[in-house]
Amino acid sequence: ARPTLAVVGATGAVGTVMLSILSQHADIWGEIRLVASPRSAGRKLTVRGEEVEVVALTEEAFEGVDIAMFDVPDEVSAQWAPIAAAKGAVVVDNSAAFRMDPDVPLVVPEVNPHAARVRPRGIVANPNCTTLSMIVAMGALHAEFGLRELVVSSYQAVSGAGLAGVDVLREQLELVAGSDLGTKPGDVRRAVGENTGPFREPIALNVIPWAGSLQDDGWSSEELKVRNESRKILGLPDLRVSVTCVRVPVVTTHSLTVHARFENEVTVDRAHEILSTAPGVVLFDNPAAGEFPTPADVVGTDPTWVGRVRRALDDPAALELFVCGDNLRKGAALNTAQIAELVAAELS
Ligand code: 11C
Repeated sequence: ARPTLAVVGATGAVGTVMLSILSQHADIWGEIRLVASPRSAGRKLTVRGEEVEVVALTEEAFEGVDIAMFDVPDEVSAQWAPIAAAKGAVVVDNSAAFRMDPDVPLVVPEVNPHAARVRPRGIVANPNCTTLSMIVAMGALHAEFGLRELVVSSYQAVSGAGLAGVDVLREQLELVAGSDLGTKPGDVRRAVGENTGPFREPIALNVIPWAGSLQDDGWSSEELKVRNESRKILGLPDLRVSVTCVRVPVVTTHSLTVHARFENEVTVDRAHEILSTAPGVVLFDNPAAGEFPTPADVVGTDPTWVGRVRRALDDPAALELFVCGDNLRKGAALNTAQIAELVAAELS
């Protein structure tokens, strides 16, 4: 029999993209059960061209489920993923609740697919969208050159903060459109007022050097996630990683600048060869022709796009790159779907 899949968090920003991915990919599933908070139960959503009624998150919702994808807040996953696993489902979880648990593999199918097979808690974790937006390209370069250090700045889209992030950007853009705002200190802040949604500052006509919650010594949780998750996925526990996360007024698709230092000397030609043949990566790097990725063109696509590849002027073992990836697709729903498909192939 074909496996039964539960999609937990079906009504959220990632859940919505998940349903479209499940409708586009080869259909390997028997029943697809849509699960959400009791507030959303009874809503009808379309998947594989059929309307399916959303059921409330309860223990019974996992009856007969082979694989359960979770895209819900950390505390909801922390509570419910073990319940689903105890019911016999393999959980693929896109929260931060289990990513650093040594008994939970953190999987990117292009980089460490084998890790998904060993899951003592019955849970496989899906990385954070910022990590995922660069890690496929970094994994390919690591396999060739041996990665030693990453220095990263992110340019993160508002949908990383969910539908509320998208709503507040759209509302603020309306408030500032056609004005001369952005010319005097505080004028944008006054125009948007209290309406900053999940962000601390105005996001229209602005950039915000912050994502996540405050951790020790001034680091943000998002910056530490990129560091810790990159180390775990690449199997490099001592990799030097320094990250600054920045939110920008883009709806969907995270971008990153990366300074990657390797064990061996690098050449741009060899890096181009690696990146142009790596599965899941598109090399788009011809600045003379104005060719480099931007979020406006990358959104809605599956791969990690890489451009602006240069050898560092002061270090022949380092590359500078600009990377873009759709944070809701490869950054979340697509990678989760790929892991679920890996596990399903193994179960069948
Ligand atoms: C953002 N990356 O863009 C975050 C959202 O650990 O999965 C995802 C948080 C996470 O705001």
